[in-house]
Amino acid sequence: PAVIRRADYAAPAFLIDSVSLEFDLVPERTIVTNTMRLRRNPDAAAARLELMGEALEFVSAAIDGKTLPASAVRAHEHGLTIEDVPDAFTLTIESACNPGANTTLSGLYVSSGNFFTQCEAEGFRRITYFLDRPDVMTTFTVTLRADKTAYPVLLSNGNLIEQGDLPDGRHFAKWEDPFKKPSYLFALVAGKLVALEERIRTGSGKEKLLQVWVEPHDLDKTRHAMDSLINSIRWDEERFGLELDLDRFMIVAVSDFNMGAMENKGLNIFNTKYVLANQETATDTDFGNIEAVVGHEYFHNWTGNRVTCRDWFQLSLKEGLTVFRDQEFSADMQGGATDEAARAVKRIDDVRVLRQMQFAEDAGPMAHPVRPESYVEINNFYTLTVYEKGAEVVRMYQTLFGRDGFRRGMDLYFKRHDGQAVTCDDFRNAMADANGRDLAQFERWYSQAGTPRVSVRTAYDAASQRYSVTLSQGYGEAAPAARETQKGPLLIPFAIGLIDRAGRDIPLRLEGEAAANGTTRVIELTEQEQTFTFVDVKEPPLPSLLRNFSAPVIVEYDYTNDELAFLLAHDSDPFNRWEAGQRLATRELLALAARAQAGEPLTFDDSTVAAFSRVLTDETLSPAFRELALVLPSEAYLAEQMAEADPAAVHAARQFARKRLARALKNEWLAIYERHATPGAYEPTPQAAGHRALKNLALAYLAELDDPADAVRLANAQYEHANNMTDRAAALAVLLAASAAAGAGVAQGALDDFYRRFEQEPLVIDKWFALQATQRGSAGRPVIEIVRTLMAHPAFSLRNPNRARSLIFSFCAANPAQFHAADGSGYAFWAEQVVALDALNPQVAARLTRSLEMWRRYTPALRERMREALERVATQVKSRDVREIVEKALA
Ligand code: B3K
Ligand code: ZN
Repeated sequence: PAVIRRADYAAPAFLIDSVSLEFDLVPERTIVTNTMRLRRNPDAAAARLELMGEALEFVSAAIDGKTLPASAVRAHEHGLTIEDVPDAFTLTIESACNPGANTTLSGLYVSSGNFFTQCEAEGFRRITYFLDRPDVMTTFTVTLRADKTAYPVLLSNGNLIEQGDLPDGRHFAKWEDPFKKPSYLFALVAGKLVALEERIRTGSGKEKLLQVWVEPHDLDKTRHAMDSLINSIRWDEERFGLELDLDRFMIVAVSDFNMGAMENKGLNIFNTKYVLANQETATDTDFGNIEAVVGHEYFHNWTGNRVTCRDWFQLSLKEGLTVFRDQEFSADMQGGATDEAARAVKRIDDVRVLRQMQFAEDAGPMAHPVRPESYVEINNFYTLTVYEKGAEVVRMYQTLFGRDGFRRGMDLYFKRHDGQAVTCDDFRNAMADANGRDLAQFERWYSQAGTPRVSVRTAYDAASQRYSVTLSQGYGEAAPAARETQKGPLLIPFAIGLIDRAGRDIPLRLEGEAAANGTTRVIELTEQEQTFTFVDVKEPPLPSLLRNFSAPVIVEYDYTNDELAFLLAHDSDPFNRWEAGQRLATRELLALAARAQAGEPLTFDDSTVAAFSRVLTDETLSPAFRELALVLPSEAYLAEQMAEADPAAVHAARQFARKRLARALKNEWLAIYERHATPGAYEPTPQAAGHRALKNLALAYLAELDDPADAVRLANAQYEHANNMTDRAAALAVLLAASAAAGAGVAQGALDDFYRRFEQEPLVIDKWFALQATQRGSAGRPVIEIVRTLMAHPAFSLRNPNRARSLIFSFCAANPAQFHAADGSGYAFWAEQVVALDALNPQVAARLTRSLEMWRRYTPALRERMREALERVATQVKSRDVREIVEKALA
């Protein structure tokens, strides 16, 4: 397959000064008339004009009004070639496409009878012939024509400048986007939709129209998205001085969508999952995700749209930065700018995802730097590395320069680059120049793949009251794909605190400083190894390392169990308090897994139970924090820590520990369940959500008891009386878990009721499928059988990505113990589904393919079966998307 390399970047041969698009929207055959003002780029050696095009039917082309003869223009698989064009000219192209048959959900397609587009990264070329690359920015005028009854609403980017009726029951709308943009930010929507509307005034006093467009029956689920949008607009003004630049900002929800949402200029298109919510249908997690995604897409208006990427290798320029911005937004919404304990809840969630998923990606065959060097299919590089690690890289600037310094860097970035398509280097240079720092070494965060390891040695000298901390960095045994990129030490901002015997922070004075200054210091590790010495340290301290996870690294330090329990009880840094508990649990669980593998009896240390018990009952801690602290590390994370991953052993170990904690703390769980019940009206606040989370965790632990009768009774009552989806879904999950011990009948009534109650709510039916796909299963009935039965359910469809994800991905990626069954039945199922999806929707197929990419990390028997499945898939799949993943995995 053709490999695209960053090193081969060349400026475009032509530029487009303006484009006008006319659409005659018909599902089976939409005609697009595209008129462009083109001119040769003085910076580039221009030969003939090559326009990108895919799955298009070429009709005609004219230059300056004169139709080109067939000999002058060649339509081919990748686009259109026109020889001998003038230096500046108007090109008009007519082409046709078939949105009704477009199952890829890239380009123009039909969903529930309405038209939608998705252009990032390279979908615009499936709509019309174009210079479909992000460094070609132009102004768009768009005219939409369609049947008025079937498509009463016609939307595109920017401002509505004209609309009216046409003969034969048709009508039109004309939109103009005043801002130059690349083609990937184009969008149109046409259909039967209704909107929730608000008018607000932005900081400068201008009035703006905000709309959330949905199908009519979903209008009662739009309030939260609208509130999230208003909060996002306010937040970007306050934190970054960035104002909404259009008179109108629209969000449209669509139920067939490949990912979460898309930041098209002024016309964001969203997966319904990230728009629709009310207390009956959406969980607290859904509410939080909607706020985050609405924020994310809105923040792209400046970081992505006003300043965009020069080429797709720079994707993290907009994605890493915008994820960082949405993380900060959510943290501020949780706890304001200063409540560190509340902010930590969001930080813990984000770090959990990073460590569980991005660290794994960085250790496997798809490992790549935040700014990749090459790709086969760009859609495969919308990864956790580009997004989540990219966000950590951006966060490190703020950790180094503080909020004010970071803001100075942002201001300079916009001053220099507004309206341009730029690179990650441009962002780094703005941060460096605004803060008077040389950040040349920091470039390695963009060019080196793999997760850095920082190992820590400490020494205390009582006589001189000096405490030295030696940090050394390296990559350990990195995957080959990462190893090739690694050139030298990174600049690692390493936040550290020292704790005395009473659990208090020690004021910190580094050698050479006149006085102590603060209790958390960010020391900068720039060499392979460096020693930092603290003076005036009156007693041997306990170090609190990498506070608030100040860099995306693995810290190696040999704490004793007692020290971890002490940190869990006392660290003033809430993130590290949680971290200490996780380290303690991870250590115990890995030891248990090793015993399970060896067939030895399992035991669990009393002092570890006691440490967790203290956190659980510590009323000074928020319920949300206690819930996070009491959730054991996931099976996926634990398997990743083993030399050879053994999902069955990990599952046995984790279940043993859960049962042990359930038994030992039974009375505490029962008491917590009572105390944190939230009777009365439902409140969607973070505080109320924390109570629900802790209460439902208690219920889940109670379901682990050998006799889960209490849990079953409480869960049934909770299911029946719930006035919100968080509690109802949690109760159903507990009944499913209890059925492992108490028999499938325990959950059946609730399961059936849930389906009947929410039959008309696709997003809730997704939950119904997902809960069943991720259940534990009992010896009598492996979950794969349940999943195969559900595939035949009338409500199941492979064509709807949300539905495919709810059943197939949930099983293949979120139920490791069942998916990795020793008989290879999970892998056979995976192979079938990858092949089936490949023919319909390559982007979704490629995501599913990735659940087997780590095959080399597993025990020999599993490894062999996974290789067989991968090889089977390799011979059958056609798309470039899936081939790239399979070939890299097998290489
Ligand atoms: N920029 C889009 C992602 C496009 C994915 C294309 N395969 C959503 C986002 O990150 O905001
Ligand atoms: Zn994004």
